[in-house]
Amino acid sequence: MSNLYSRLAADFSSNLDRIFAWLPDGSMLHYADVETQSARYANVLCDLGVGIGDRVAVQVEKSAEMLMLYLGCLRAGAVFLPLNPAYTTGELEYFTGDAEPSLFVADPAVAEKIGAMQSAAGLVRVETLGAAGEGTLAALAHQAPSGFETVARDEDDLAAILYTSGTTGRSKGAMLSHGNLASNAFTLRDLWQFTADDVLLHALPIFHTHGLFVATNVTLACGGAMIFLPRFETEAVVAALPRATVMMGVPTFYIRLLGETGFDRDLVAHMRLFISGSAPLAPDVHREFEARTGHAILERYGMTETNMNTSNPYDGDRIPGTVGLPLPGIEIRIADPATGRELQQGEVGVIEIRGPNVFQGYWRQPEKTAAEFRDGFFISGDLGRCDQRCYVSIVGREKDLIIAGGFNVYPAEVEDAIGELQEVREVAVIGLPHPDLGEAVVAVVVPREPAFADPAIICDALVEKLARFKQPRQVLFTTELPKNAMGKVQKATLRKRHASLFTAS
Ligand code: MLC
Ligand code: AMP
Repeated sequence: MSNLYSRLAADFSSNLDRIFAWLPDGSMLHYADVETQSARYANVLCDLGVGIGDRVAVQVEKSAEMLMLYLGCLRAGAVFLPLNPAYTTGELEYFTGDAEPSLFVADPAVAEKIGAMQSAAGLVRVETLGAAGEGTLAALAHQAPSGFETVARDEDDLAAILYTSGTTGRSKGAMLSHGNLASNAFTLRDLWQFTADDVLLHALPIFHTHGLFVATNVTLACGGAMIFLPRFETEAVVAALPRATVMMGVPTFYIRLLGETGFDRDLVAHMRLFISGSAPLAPDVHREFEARTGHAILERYGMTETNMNTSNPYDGDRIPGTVGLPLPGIEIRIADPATGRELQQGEVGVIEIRGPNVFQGYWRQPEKTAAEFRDGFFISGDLGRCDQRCYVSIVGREKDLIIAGGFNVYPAEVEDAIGELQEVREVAVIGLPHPDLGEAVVAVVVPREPAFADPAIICDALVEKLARFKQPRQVLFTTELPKNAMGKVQKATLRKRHASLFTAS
């Protein structure tokens, strides 16, 4: 019974005639379809020789079929490994080389490119899955039997691997177990009071924790429904809102909604909850949203490695600028980053997390895993403090990380890609305040020759190397980078120097 699918189905199987999702083409998916379609994908995976514990890499556009494949993987005991469709071939080579999936599921539009890459590397079988239900894997699934006996899994058995970047070196695969995902789904369902009557507006991508686990698993855990949009587009979201009861989003969603004149109290009168996470929600945005709509956005805090850790209360004060209280069953402590000593209430230190939500470690990287745990607590790399009422505030990051529109960008990776260019003598990549994305990626470059000071040279060279969201929004040139006595670039000085690049009116 520890298979996540079985635990979710235990709740929704008495309601098979209820709607699970309204799809972009106007059609509907009922819970009965969830049962049969996930069974079809589970059967296909077994037929293709995907065994228990084998990885299934999936790089396709957001679709209900992809969700059914996710559930099919769970049912067959395979490990679901979603990848951002924006990743370039170079980025993909690393992920597949590291994870060694036994099946790669690609979008039909790029299948040829992926197939060539995979066979050059001596890697896996490639099948395709399109957003409109086309592709070779979909065709196999449509012919497969609609019944499947979900395989038994233990709490600690892997359900998914999600890659997260790091401040040094390449991305690490965070291993999440059936128990990790189940504990968080049921805790959040209860805390946020989700019921079968809820309709979640789903405009997030489904290759990350937020859209895949928080939004989808919580909906399944309550037998509720979702309005499943392909992406966040302000107009489409405004049009769908009157049919929803709950929305989850990154702060950019709420900033964009506030930019719409028609977004007001009447439009959201029937909504019971707006939830924000993945990046800091500015207190001003929180207050403006409440003034405009009467709703205090509920901000929560999570990570790929831990799922959700804290949440502002459903009943009680939702305090702007805080990420709320530890979730039931989860311990949070604030520690001295250097010594690990637990700090007093009010003191700023690194946030550490222990609980059933915390992942099983990084795929094939036991040393990196060991280095990120202390006394059984996972060291988040986020800096924060707790107040008298145990509300947690995040005040900064120990890790050198930029969060742009809810996507993480590690400067070291961008610096490596730019530093390889022969025109570049030195480079520092920083995040600067951005009115829409929260933070935006900026590269500060020292060219070898002043004549090379052309942003286009840098930007063009990155197109094949880095996913678009990691590429700098602006490239600035300078003759020298500020450094400390040890020769380390002083990024804080650079950030201060260019602080108003995107915000000056
Ligand atoms: C898209 N682009 C981005 C970007 N998203 N660039 C920087 N940062 C981003 N976040 C690129 C596009 O490819 C496009 O390229 C250009 O920027 C302009 O795009 P846009 O039209 O303005 O952006 P849009 O496509 O509307 O996307 C913005 C967004 C999207 C905010 C809607 O990024 C999004 O859905 N973000 C959600 C991320 C998320 O789910 N994070 C959860 C991680 S889990 P071009 O070439 O056309 O100019 C996690 C744990 C937790 O963090 O706690 O939840
Ligand atoms: P990821 O690795 O994509 O899962 O991103 C996790 C990181 O997002 C965390 O370590 C935080 O730095 C950040 N994050 C998530 N939620 C919040 C939030 N509500 N406020 C501030 N930062 C957040």
